Amino acid sequence: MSGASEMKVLALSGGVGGAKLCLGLMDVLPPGALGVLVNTADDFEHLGLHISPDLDTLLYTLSGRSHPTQGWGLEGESWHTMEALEAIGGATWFRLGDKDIATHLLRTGQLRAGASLSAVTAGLADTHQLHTQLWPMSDDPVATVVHSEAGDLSFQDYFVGRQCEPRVTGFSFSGSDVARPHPPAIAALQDPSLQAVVICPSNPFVSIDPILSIAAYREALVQCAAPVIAVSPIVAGQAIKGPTAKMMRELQMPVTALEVARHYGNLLDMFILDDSDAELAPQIREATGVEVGVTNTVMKDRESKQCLAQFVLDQVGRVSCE
Ligand code: FO1
Repeated sequence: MSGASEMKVLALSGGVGGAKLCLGLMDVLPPGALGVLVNTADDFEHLGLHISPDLDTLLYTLSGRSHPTQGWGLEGESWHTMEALEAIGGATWFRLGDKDIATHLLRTGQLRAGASLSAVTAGLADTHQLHTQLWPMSDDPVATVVHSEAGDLSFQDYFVGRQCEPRVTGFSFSGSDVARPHPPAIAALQDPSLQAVVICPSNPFVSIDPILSIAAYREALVQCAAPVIAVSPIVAGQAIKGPTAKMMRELQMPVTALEVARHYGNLLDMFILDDSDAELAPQIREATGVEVGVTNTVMKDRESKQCLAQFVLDQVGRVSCE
């Protein structure tokens, strides 16, 4: 696996939407040139196992083993363990496939033996022959708390257990005040040879904000010599997948790409919009002062992922960051 000094692009990502762009970036960049800093605030312990949903979505997607339509888990999965568990009255609201369980068993065993989450992840990436660095945002625990009209909920209770139904009023990230950033990620952000930071079209509130809640990342992004480029997760007033648009409505925010650009504010040097939102470009430039790029951001297949990734990388020369 390559070291941070060879890395050229750092992506910040949650699960499904982010993993799609990371796959495109991996395809168009030379081997070893991409690092991904991954949200771990969805992680939780379930049935005695440590589950890292976004790390696994990245791992499975980049190694070509992800479920083709579900957005999480493995292709060709079977569910015998869940069926057997249900038969004896166990909890099956959060479904772990038979093959997926192998990942959780290995991770949990290694963590209990004293390994760090980043070391376990690096081992899994090596086993899958990934030439992309997958970095958990921290080896320390951080947990998203969803503040809602149904009370304060843990992330997976809200997301899977309650299918994102409760109206949200805000989010907090328990543990982020003391969580240490992953040192190689900070080194990458400070490396003069870093060419770009890409904020993937992941949910800003529960996928990217947990990473940014670790103050050292926010500071390193502001100081970073490379341009910080975000891709809008909102297209024509809707999220392609997931609850981003619903959350924005509940937080009394207009559901527009402009609001997402405003949300990231001074972290950005450039914001990428979908063609269907092209008319927002002047407003975004005026409201945020960042450059705007317009292209097709809807990643339906491998080729459209690669096209978007190449477009993002082609913007690097257009952006100056002082
Ligand atoms: N998402 C679901 O909607 N239902 C599930 O039963 C479920 C199980 C699951 C198991 C392992 C894993 O790594 C992810 C899983 N997810 C499931 C996805 C996950 O909860 C979310 O997509 C992410 O946390 C949000 O990025």
